[in-house]
Amino acid sequence: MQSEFACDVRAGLSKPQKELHSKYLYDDLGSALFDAITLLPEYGLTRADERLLIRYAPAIPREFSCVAELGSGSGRKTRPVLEALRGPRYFPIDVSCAALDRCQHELAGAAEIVPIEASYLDGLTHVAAHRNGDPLLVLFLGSTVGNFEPRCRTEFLAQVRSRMRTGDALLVGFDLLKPVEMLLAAYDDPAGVTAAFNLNLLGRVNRELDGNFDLRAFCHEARFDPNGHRIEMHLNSRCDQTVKIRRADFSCTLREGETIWTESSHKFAEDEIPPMARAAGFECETQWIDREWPFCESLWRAS
Ligand code: SAH
Ligand code: AVI
Repeated sequence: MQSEFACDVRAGLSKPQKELHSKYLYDDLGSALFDAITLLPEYGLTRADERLLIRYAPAIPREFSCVAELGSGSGRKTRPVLEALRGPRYFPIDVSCAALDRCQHELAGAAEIVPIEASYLDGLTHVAAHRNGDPLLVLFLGSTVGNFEPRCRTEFLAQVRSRMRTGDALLVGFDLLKPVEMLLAAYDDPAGVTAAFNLNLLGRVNRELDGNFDLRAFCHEARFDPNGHRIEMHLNSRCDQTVKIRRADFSCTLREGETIWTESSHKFAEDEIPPMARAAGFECETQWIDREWPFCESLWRAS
C-alpha cells in the first residue's frame, strides 16, 4: 500500500497545473531552511510577529492555563505568550518532528510542554480530550493561515472552533498586503535560501519515495497574483523532462517552462479579518498591528 505522501504526490502531479502540497515542505531539512528564512533581512514577517508578541502578550487575558499552537515550528516567538500566562500547559502541534524537538529546546522552562506530532486538527482533537476543563488559548502565528486557499480557510477555522468551547480564544497572525517589491524580495531572496526551501520538496520526494528529480533542472519562482492577493511559489522546469517516482508507482513529464505549484501565501487587508472571524464562529476582540512590516495579530473569542 502507498503512503499518504505517495498518494498526494501522485494526485498533485497528475493535475493540469501540477502541484505539491506545502505541508510537505517541512521535513528535517525543510524545517531548518524555514528557520533560516525567518532570519533573512528580506523576510520581515517573523520579526513583525515577534515584535507584536513581545509588546502585547501582557495584554492577553490571564485566564488561559492551557495553550495549543498550530504549526508551532521552533516556537521561538511563543515564549512571551507563555511567560505572560505564567507557565501554562503548552501543546505544540506540528507535522515536523524536527520542529517539535527544536520547540522543546527553545521553550524549556517557560511551560509544561506536551509536544504533539500530528496535523493541525488531529492535534487539536487530542488537546480537546486532555485539557481537563482548563480555559484554552489556541495560537496560529506567523500567517500560516495565509497558506490555506480561501475556500478551505473558513472551513478549517470553523473546524478549529468546533474543537474549542465558548469563551476559549484563538490568536491568529495575518501578514498584511504590502508593496509587491517587498513581497517578491521576501519570497525570492538573493541568498537563495527560499529557493533551497522550495527545491528541497523535490529532494524529499527523491529521498522518501525513490524519485529521480534532478534539482538542477528546476528553478525557484515567486510570483504575485494581484487578484488572489497572494504570493505563489513554483518550481519551474528548465527543460523538457520525464521524472520517475518509484514508490508512488508514477512517472510524469514536464515541458520546459512548465511549473509545479508548491505554496500560496495570501496577504490580507485589516478589514477582512473580523468578518472572517465571525464566519468561523468567533468574535474578533482586538487587533494589534505592526506598521514597520504590515502585520496583524488578531485575538478572537469563541462565541
Ligand atoms: N508558527 C511558526 C512556524 C511556521 S512554519 C512561525 O510562525 O514561525 C509552518 C509550520 O507548520 C511548520 O513547522 C510545519 O511543519 C507546520 N505544518 C505545516 N502544515 C501542517 C499541518 N497540516 N499540520 C500540522 N503542522 C503543519
Ligand atoms: C509558514 N508560512 C506562513 C510561510 C509563508 O510566508 O507563507 C512559509 C514560507 N514560504 C516561503 N517563505 C516562507
